[in-house]
Amino acid sequence: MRPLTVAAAQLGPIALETSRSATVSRLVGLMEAAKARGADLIVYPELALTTFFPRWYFEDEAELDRFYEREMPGPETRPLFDAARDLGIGFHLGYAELTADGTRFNTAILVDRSGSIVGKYRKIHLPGHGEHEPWRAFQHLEKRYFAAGNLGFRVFDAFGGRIGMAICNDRRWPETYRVLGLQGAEMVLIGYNTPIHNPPAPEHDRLSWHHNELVMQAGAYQNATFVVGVAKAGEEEGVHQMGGSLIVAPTGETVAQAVTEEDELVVATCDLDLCRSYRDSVFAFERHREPGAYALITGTKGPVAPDEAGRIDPALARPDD
Ligand code: CDT
Repeated sequence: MRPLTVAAAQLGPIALETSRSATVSRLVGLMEAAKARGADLIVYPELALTTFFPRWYFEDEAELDRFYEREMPGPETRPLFDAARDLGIGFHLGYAELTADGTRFNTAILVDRSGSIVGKYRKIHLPGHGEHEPWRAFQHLEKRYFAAGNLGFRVFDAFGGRIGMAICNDRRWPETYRVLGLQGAEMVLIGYNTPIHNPPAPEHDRLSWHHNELVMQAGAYQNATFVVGVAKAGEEEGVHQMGGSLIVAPTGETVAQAVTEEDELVVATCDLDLCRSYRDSVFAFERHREPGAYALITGTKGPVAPDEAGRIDPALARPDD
């Protein structure tokens, strides 16, 4: 048995004008509550320090800059690191990062019980659009405000296990989990901000909750890993964001889930040894995968006609024999 007690710290809305220090105090309060419930690790959502600002179009860069962290920890986020060290609890935090060379990333870090950063991830799958689209009820300008992550999907040995990170839209892509699974990830931490309404495809709205659970359960089971999904939820600046924060076991079963759309801790003790049962049997990758048949997965970004598929992977060329 290798128990890791994890707390998914779902957040209710954060208003546009809320100060960084007020939000950090709120996060520290949740950290104290998680510690009181025996957590080794608390997981905060994507962009947990501010409102989900990609819902607005900002022409003025200076106005945009206020949402980004230039250093981590910085003066306003330092209390989180101090509290982690004092309480002896680790944390995962999503935030907007502005690097010294001026690049903007949607980032998450993993911090250990001593308050040291042990892992960083920069969001790879950026949803939404890059230009202002006034027809939408609200914008989703992640493609404008962030560069695609340049750190790949890495794993980090921490908390007695092997931890991977992904951010929001990454959870919908099987490649995310498989790359982490191939490195032996035992727990994947994923923060999200997901509006229930999807302006280009409103017919999906009624399925938001189903899709949220579906992708994380599939990712967990098919890669023999725990998945911790954490929402920023509720009515934030007029946009309804889904809750449903959850902890999924390698069985594919949800073991704990939020019931509100407010600040709420979802806590579970996860036996990381459970991963082995799946990784050594049905998902023993080294015995059962056939990477030679997967050339199309890295050989093209979008769909291709059968002829082009055959050029990328000769096994797909026609006619077959
Ligand atoms: N933050 C983020 O990545 N949100 C997206 C919104 C969906 S746009 C279809 C998500 O995948 O949940």
